[in-house]
Amino acid sequence: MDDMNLQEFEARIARGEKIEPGDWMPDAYRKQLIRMISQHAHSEIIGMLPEGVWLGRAPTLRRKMVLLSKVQDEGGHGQYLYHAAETLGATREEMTDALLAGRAKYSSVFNYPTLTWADIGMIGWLVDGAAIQNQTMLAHCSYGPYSRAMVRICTEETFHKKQGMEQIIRYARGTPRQKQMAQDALNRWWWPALMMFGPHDTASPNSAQLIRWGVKTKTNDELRQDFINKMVPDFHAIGLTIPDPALRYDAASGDWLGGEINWDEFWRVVNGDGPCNAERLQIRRTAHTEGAWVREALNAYAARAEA
Ligand code: FAQ
Repeated sequence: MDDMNLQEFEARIARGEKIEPGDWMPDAYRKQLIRMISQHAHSEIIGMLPEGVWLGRAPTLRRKMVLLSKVQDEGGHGQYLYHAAETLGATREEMTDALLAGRAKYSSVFNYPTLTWADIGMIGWLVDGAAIQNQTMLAHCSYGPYSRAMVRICTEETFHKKQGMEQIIRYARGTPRQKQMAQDALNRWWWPALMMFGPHDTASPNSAQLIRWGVKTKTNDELRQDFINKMVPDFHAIGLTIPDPALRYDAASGDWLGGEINWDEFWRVVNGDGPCNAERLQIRRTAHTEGAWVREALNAYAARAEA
């Protein structure tokens, strides 16, 4: 019976149909999606923190409004994604507990500090740009609720990227000090942004299954290469230097080829030992404790409404 179900499930994916919450699906498909979507949701929530610390220090009211709305959007993305994971049977409590206990993964990039205001522009351009590269693919994924969440999220991320580009272009064309700030930010965020795409394909245990079932349609290395090819000419055009001495254009493939990522650093950060992992989790734990009264009030309200 399971074999027949699996054949029909794979035939539906091959026909480009979406799998919906009540449909039959292999356990491994469900588990893979819960793993990936919950990590993605946590990334959005933790991802509010590096930018959030600059809300009180934005240089103008306009910049503050833009940043406030971006950070709010990221919180909203976390909510859509937790809901998408809930359609697969994961509960909000389990996912939150896993994050707060340090058992859950979230994107390595959010464990780096934001040292200057130029980092805010660079996150918008580079980090949101990398997220868009990955999520445009996921908007076509086989699981309906995840793909629909991605369509909406990508639309908002595009605004995030544009506001970042606008800031960095202004700085790159600004005073020598502003240009240096933009360059320093690029130097610090380039490699963490490339790491967002995950390990090399040969070291990615999940990719084969995700590709087979139409969750990913490109590999980690393919997406990373597409991203590099897009970003290098953009940064060169505004006079910034990519912090990779090995970078060269390969005319045969049309690719910009670079040096090797520091994978020891990547795994250290993924496994909890990055510059800000402890701080990020501590802030979430405090927020969770301080928000207990909100959850209690909502539960009491719901219980009264049902009575
Ligand atoms: N950081 O077998 P693979 C954003 C883990 S949202 C931490 O290749 P997979 C918006 C991976 O989970 C950014 N861990 O895994 C924003 C796996 O661990 P596991 C987040 C990583 O799933 C912008 C193990 O390594 N986006 O930026 C990372 O096939 C600005 C082996 O790896 C998403 O989550 C990493 N970088 O491919 C917000 C998109 N890379 O679970 C605020 C959805 C890998 O086996 C401000 N996720 N790992 O223990 C995906 O597309 C995929 O899950 C990948 C990883 C590509 C992240």
